[in-house]
Amino acid sequence: MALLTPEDLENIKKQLERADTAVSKVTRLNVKEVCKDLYGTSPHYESVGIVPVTSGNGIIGNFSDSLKVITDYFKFDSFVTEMPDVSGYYEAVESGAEIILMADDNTFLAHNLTNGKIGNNQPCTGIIYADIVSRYRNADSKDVLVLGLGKVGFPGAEHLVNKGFNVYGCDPEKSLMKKAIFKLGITPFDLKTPKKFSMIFEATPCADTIPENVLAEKCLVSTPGIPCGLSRELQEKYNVDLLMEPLGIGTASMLYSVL
Ligand code: NAI
Ligand code: 2YC
Ligand code: MG
Repeated sequence: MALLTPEDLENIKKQLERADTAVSKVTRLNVKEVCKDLYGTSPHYESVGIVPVTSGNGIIGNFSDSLKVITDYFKFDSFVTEMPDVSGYYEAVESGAEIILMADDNTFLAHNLTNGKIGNNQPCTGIIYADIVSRYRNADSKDVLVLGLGKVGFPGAEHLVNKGFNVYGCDPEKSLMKKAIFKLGITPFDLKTPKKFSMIFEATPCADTIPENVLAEKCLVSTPGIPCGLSRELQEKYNVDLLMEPLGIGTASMLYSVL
């Protein structure tokens, strides 16, 4: 499980504002509008209890505070509990939280106590980054390249297939490739193939996964992957539109999905 570091989350408000501006530039919608269109919901200052969790690798510096910044940005009424874990959960409910937000090393959830809906950050992140890439205003076809078919990538690829896009996928994990071919009907793609894409969705924990030969003249790389799969050199050389942000956009998707 690739865990965030406190450095990933530094100045999260600035990172989120920049990413939101980038989304508006490449899709004509901001993140709130994309979420509303995806889930048909809008927040009305619902109370969100953010509960730090000490299990496994323990509390990540900046994580809870970043969630406070993110929930404020998306117009929720949120608070971080004083206590962690079970005591923190109890404190959140006692303090009137409608939605619980908490993460251990494997699962980051949003649970709406008023309607019972529960959201998982991994599929919700894949779905929103895939949805954003599919709205690219300079797309030259319906072809989308997906790199990484794991807990984030596979739900994103599924969303693109359901929206009627031609998904070309690659993942070194053979079992995941097979699953994506047989369950989603995606086309397996060899990165050495001389085919260019204007839409690329990358959900891997590796740097430099996107080679030069797949970049179309106008291209959007939409990637939750940490570190970034597109090198700075290629981004600048081809003036690639890049959307990446470490936590906020995926969290917004998860919260809107449980309203
Ligand atoms: P995962 O381990 O379930 O899936 C990653 C997949 O990428 C694996 O199947 C692996 O075989 C594949 N992969 C590795 N190198 C590759 C390459 N060169 N080309 C194609 N595929 C390759 O991980 P998960 O949970 O899907 O997370 C993916 C990334 O997204 C991680 O870096 C994680 O930290 C990040 N993440 C970011 C969030 C955000 O809001 N920005 C939220 C959740 C996760
Ligand atoms: O501070 C805390 O409460 C920690 N228990 C939080 C652990 C989060 C671990 N998960 C991650 O770092 C990644 C993020 C990209 C979002 C989903 N998983
Ligand atoms: Mg994000």
